Amino acid sequence: MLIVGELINTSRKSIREAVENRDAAYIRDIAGKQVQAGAGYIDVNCGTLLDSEAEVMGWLVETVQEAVQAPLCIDSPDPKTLDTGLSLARFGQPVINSISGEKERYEAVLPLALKYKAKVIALCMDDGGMPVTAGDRMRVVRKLVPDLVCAGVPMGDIYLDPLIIPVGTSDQAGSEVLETIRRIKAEFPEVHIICGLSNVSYGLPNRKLLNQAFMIQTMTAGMDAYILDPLDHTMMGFYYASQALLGKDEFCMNYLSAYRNGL
Ligand code: THG
Repeated sequence: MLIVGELINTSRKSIREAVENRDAAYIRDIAGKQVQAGAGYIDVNCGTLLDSEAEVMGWLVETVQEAVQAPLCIDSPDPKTLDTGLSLARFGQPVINSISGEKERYEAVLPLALKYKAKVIALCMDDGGMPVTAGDRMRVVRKLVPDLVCAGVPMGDIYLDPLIIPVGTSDQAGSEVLETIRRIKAEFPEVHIICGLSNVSYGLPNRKLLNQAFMIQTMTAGMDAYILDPLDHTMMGFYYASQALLGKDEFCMNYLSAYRNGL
């Protein structure tokens, strides 16, 4: 199970300001807190800074690595930004966030996955646009997974992202994702499944409650990686509890040690 801390993202006001002021201490602090709280990977996203994205990515990656030795999840649609981030990532196997079935993006990002032997987050999307149903997603998965494996990406390094649509705009959005997870597990049991949780609650009140419920549901269906806010203690509590209850935590060791460490 893989937990990616999402907080270093310039779409968040505090991070945008820290980047503008090149406030390395703030970035280091957020990186350290996320690892302390249980994140195994740190997502780095500066996609809002279109004109300076690659340069800022370089600065962020170096700054984060002054604070933590965690592997990084380099989050950008731009191949140049991905390359810059990956070239500087020093600890463990990095994650590319993301590739997709869109032709241009696939062709530009695949060489980076091979060059850096990275794990790859693969969005269940192609040039046909955002998927709606489980069937839309599986049509992409059935091409994308064999293509990546044929190109030399190990099956176990692939993390499919079904793409979460707000349940407030489409009431079947959650159930279509749950169905997608079950179908992926049945057809490609070795492939991993990841998502960013916060989209599901967009536009609705008490978002954390929906995000937490969706984590438990998706984990039960077979999802095994999350991009989330590890400083949400209730979320992390549900994470450890769900793992233990699903038989994915031998002797409840992780649950117990999280409890002992005050998490
Ligand atoms: N899949 C993949 N990558 C992703 C996402 C995904 N990367 C980006 C995103 N989604 C996950 N990361 C974040 C980071 C921060 C926030 C949400 C998702 C966040 N949002 C505030 C909120 O939702 O209220 C708003 C910003 C603010 O704080 O000002 O914090 O799905 N592969």
